[in-house]
Amino acid sequence: MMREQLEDLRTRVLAELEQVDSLSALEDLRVKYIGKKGELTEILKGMGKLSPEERPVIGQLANEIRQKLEQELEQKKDALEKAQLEARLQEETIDVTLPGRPVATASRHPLTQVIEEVEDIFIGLGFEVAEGPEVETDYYNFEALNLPKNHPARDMQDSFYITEEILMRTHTSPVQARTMERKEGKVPVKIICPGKVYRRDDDDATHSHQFTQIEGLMIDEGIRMSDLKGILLTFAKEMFGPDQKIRLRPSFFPFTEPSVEVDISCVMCGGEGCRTCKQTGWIEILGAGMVHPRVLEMSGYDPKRYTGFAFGMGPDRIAMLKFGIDDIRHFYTNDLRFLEQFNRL
Ligand code: 2NM
Repeated sequence: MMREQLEDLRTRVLAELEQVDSLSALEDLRVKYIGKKGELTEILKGMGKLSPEERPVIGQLANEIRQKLEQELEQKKDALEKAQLEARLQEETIDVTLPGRPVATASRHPLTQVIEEVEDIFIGLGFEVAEGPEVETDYYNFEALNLPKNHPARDMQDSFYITEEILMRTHTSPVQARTMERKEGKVPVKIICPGKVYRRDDDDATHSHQFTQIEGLMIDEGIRMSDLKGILLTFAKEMFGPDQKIRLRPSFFPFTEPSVEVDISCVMCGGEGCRTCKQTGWIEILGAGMVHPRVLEMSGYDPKRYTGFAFGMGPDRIAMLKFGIDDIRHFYTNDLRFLEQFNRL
C-alpha cells in the first residue's frame, strides 16, 4: 500500500517535472512534494502502522525516491538556470563592430578662436588680459583718451548713447584707461584688452554696428617705437607665419603721437599682389602709436618719466582673412550652417 503510494508519487513528480519551464514552478513543485510539509512527508506519517519487517524496506525505498527526486530537481534547476543565462546573453548581445554614434560637439565661434589665439601670443610675450564694461562713461570712452567734448575725431566713432554721459563703448581703450588708473602710476603696464565694441555705422559687408577689438598697451621707462615694431613683428610671425613682414605708415589717432597704420604682407599671395590685397602685397590689420603724453598724464603716469605704445586690431577682419569670410555680418547672425564650418580644432 505505502510502496504504491511512494512509487505513484515518484511517477507523478517525474511527469510534472517534464512540464516545468521556470525556476519558480520548479520551486513550487519541490515544496509541494518533497518539502517539509510536502506529500512525501505526509505519506511517511503512515510508517508507524507498518510491521517491523516492512518498515526498513519501505524506509529505504522512501530514501531512494527522495534522493532520486532531489537529484532530478537539481538537474532541472541547473538546466533552467543555464537556459535563462543563455537567453539573457542572447538578448543583451552587443555588436562591438558597429560604428559608434557620433558625439555632438560644439565648436568655438570663429571670432573666439582668433581672439584666443591672439591672447595666447601676447600672454607668451608677458602681457596680461584685461577686461572691462561694455557700457561706459563718456569720461573713460573719450575724455581720458584725449578726445574732449566736441573733438572732431569723435565723429569717427559715432556711438549708441544711453544718456548724455553713458554710452556703448566704441573701442576697448577705456579698459586701458581704467587699468592705468587702477595701477596708480606703477610700471610695467603690459595688457591686451579684447572685447565687443559698438559704433553707429551703417551695416554693410565690412561694417557692423557691433564688432570686436583687441587693444594692447605697454608702459614703462624707455619704451620706444622700436619696441612697438618688435612686438608687432613677433605677433605677425606667430599669427600668420615666420615669413611675415610688417610695414608702418604714418597715421593719426587722438590718443597716440606719433601714430601709425600697420600692414602685414598679404596672407593670400605672400606679397606678390592679388585680389585680397588689391595688388599692393600688403594688408592693413592694425592701428598703433606712442601713447599721447596727455593720455598718460590723465591716468596718473608722468609722461616725462614713462613712455608707452598702444595698438588696436580687429579680430573680425583677421578672422575674415584667416577663414576667407566675405561678410562680417555672418559673425553676428548665428546661422548654424555658418558656425558649424569652424569646428576643426
Ligand atoms: C588703436 C590705435 C592706436 C590705443 C591707445 C590706447 C590708450 F588707451 F593707451 F590710449 N589704447 N588703444 C590705440 C592706439 C588703439 O586702435 C586702432
